Amino acid sequence: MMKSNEHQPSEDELKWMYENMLISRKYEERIGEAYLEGKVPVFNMTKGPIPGEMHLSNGQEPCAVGVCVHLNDQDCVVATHRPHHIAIAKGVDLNAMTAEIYGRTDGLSRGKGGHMHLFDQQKNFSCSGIVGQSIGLAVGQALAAKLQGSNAVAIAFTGEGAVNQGLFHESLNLAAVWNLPFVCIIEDNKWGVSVSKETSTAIPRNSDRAQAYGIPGEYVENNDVWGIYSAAKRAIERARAGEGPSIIEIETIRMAGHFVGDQETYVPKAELEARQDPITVMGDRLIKENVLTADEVAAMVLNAEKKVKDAVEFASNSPIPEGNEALKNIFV
Ligand SMILES: Cc1ncc(C[n+]2csc(CCOP(=O)(O)OP(=O)(O)O)c2C)c(N)n1
Repeated sequence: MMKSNEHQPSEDELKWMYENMLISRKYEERIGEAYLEGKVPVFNMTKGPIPGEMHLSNGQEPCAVGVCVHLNDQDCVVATHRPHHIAIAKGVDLNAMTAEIYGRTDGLSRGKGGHMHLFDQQKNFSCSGIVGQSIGLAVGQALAAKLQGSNAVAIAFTGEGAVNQGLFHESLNLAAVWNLPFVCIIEDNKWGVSVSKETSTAIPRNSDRAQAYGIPGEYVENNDVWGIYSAAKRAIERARAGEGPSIIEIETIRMAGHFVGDQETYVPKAELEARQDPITVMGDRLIKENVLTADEVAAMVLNAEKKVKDAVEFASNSPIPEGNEALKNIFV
């Protein structure tokens, strides 16, 4: 059930969330461009500076900032194959992350992981290309936090498509039985590749599944930063206080295709037209409510562009690993 926005962000938190969304958006725009280098006019996934698939998160930025604004470095976040907005909001270094995406020596994992496997031990951030896996991994981290007696919480981000995997049920059940400091954030962008939520999922709101585990479940409508902030604060404070896990499902939008190159021909025209850019919505409101001036917004845009430019430059200048690097730091 949706609750009122009982917790309101401070001005500083609002500015942090908005600026972070801008950085994420500028980043995704630039990475999307770089990804296509060498892959057009004939799409060849192996060509260009960033080989492989690329899943961008434009439109989903509110989910990342509304949750991560409540976290510190000790708190663990496990994200999905669409991880950039969450990594940025968790404070992962943009240079090292970009070098990882480019497969370079200075990357977070010396270029071995790529864009779906970003791993930052210092920031307690990781992600996985295996759909649904974030849920089990984060529950494990929540168990570790509890056993170690720390007051860290663990957050799994997952898509609405992923929660039909068995691991969702197994993990949520254990998290509830063991009363773990865990929050499951479901980014409901309505589509699992080209399969709509309606056709894959028996009930409209996955947050209602919380009843099956005897824990709180909330659905936040309309990609609303304020609503996400409030719901996440409730769930994270509850987890930190030792009161157990929660599920939050957030109605969001995937502003582009499932991966770069997906033309989204399967999305109804009315849905495409109804999509509202959350950054425009938030920026307009912050200016209207005198939290920011138009000049301050313009300065934030410039700052975001500079950070992104520096990160891409850093990654491009980082050496490509030697061939024998492929055999180091791996399980055999
Ligand atoms: C276990 C597993 N099954 C299938 C895939 C292929 N796959 C990658 S993303 C995706 C859809 C995920 O949808 P959702 O969880 O809603 O996340 P979204 O892409 O919308 O962010 C699928 C089926 C995979 N990576 N892992």
